Amino acid sequence: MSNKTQKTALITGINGQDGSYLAELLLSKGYRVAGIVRRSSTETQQRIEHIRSKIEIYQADLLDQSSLAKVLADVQPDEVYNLAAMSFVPTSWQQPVLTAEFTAVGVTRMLEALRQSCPTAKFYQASSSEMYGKVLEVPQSENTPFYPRSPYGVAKAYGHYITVNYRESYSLFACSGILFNHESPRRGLEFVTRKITDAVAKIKLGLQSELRLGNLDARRDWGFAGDYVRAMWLMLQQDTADDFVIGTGETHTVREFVEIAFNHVGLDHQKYVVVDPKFYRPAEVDLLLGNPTKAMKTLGWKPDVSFNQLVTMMVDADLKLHAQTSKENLSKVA
Ligand code: G4F
Repeated sequence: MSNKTQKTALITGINGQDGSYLAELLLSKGYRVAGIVRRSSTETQQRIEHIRSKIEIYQADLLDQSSLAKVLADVQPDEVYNLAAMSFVPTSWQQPVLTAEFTAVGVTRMLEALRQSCPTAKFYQASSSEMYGKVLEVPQSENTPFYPRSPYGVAKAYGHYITVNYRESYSLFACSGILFNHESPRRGLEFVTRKITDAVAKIKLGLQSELRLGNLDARRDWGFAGDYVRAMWLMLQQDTADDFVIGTGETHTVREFVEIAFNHVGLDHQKYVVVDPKFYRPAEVDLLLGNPTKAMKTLGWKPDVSFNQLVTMMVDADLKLHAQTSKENLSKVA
């Protein structure tokens, strides 16, 4: 039960990387935290297991308007963070319509539900640097035009504009955070950073022999997810709703990520990395570099974790994870 001074936050996608870090942050600030998850026969809630007793979980679906309206009416949140989406870019070419349903129209469903059930709640939309795609300016700021290069990027651009439109049409407190790539030990294994650190750990422990990757020349502005959820929260603490770019202001190639990760465990990446055209995309985003000046000035936000720290943190976490798993497997055999 909430008391009068305690704020309530509702997070869609609470069992994702960002949702789990945001839930931890909000709990540490004394919030009542509720989260929306989709019903699934296989879904695990691994990332929120450690805080499961402290949060409320509701089943609803971005595809189902009435389920969202019901949860918003029941929870009566002060802040809503819409983090749920189909977020893996390659899948968006395989399932373009479903991607649009979740990642684009799903945002309208959330905004409509909020407008009807709790119009004074503050709303955060997870926009993405993928909207810049084939970039029209370097670095990318809030004023850089979008040129998305995937059905995912197109869907995120829709979600971004509908958030701006609901702010302007209905005076909702609706903000959009244009987040550049943000990673952590909780990142899904399909994304390139975690795929690399997972493989480096397994290769080091003798559990894997090679790492197959696609385009090593792609450049990304990679930061730490824990730093980025702080920016989400800060956006909703302002007096005026606005949109902000969140990035580090540094860009690195996939190759650099690979080199640092292998060097960290004393291995030569050239002996293990195989370039496989299977992982190339129909249209690539070659270069992303954020300009977070506005967020730094207005929100007082800055990233705390450097690129090197991020890579080594992820490698160390995967080494620990796989060393533990192999130990458990060995003890089962013995
Ligand atoms: O790690 P990625 O799959 O992330 P991507 O496509 O940049 O998208 C991520 O960041 C966005 C923010 O800009 C989010 F909106 C989105 O939801 C997601 O979190 O790929 C990064 C780069 C790409 O250029 C890709 O071509 O790595 C390159 N890459 C090279 N080999 C690979 C691989 N990517 C993956 N996933 N797997 C590879 O083997």
